[in-house]
Amino acid sequence: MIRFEQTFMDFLLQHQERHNRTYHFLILVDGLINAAKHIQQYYLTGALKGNLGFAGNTNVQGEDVMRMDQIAQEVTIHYLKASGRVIHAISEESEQIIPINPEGGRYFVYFDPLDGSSNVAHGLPVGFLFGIAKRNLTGPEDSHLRAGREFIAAGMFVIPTGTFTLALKDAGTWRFHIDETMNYVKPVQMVLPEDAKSWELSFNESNRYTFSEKIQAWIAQNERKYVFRYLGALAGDFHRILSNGGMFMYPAIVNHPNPKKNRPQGKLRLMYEAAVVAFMCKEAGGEAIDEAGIPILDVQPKDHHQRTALYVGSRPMVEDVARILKS
Ligand code: AFP
Repeated sequence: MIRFEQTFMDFLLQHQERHNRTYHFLILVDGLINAAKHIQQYYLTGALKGNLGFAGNTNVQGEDVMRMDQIAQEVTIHYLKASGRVIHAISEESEQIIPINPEGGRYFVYFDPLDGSSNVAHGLPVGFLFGIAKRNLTGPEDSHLRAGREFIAAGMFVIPTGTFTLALKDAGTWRFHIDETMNYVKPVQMVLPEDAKSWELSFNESNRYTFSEKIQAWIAQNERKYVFRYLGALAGDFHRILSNGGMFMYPAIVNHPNPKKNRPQGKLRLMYEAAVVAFMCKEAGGEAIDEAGIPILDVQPKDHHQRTALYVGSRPMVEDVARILKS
């Protein structure tokens, strides 16, 4: 007997109808799913087709652009345009704000279509992260610089594993898996486990002695309590935290032996990395803060490529770190 699961589209349609919502959001998310599936296919054949190397130029962050970054960006912009629902988009791959449909669009989209570039050459998991905010339909024209608190949804695809996680404002965080027909199916609500037995700690251990003294001391006190895991692609690392609990962190770099390499402002991007996972984490019962111990969702971006430190995961663990950071 074949077992048929509920499809993502059926799940979302029911959600929209239950809340008397329009179908515009559904059309946008359908576009994002098409983009992710398309990118996934390029990624799967990337090694064969020579698409897992560098493209020969640098991006807004001064990093070498990979061929897959370009493909993922082009594919995503295509589907955002085709949806007709997006005002502006902000992408890791573009210095400027990308106008999509300034007159007719309803949503702002913040995305990183291929996050975790150190995994690309190996064909290992990368992420497609996105956050969505809605145009102020009644008041004066509003800004695209929205804090995570104002997102209406945020999600991530872990490519090429075929998993998709979507958080809907005040309606939980849901995980889906791709089936034989390339449809995302079987909604499972993700709630961070309370039992600390399964909790994991995820950070780049090679940066450990560059963190603040407070964070180094916290690690020394706590590291033996948890299993340690690090993939180097936020979507994959956060995927594990959502399932097992614990905390992912990318603290500020303030004690680098080469002071030029310090990153007191953090490494991760606020709008399309940190706020995205913070939103998903909150809807799953967790918390996320920056280096000042402030909830990531409350941080008002001043720049669309703003960076931040990030501590995200099970609430008791993140609150413990917040206490230390604020002491
Ligand atoms: P890249 O896409 O530039 O590799 O960055 C990935 C990322 O923003 C995030 O996905 C990872 O969690 C983190 O950076 C990994 O950074 P390190 O390589 O410094 O550990």
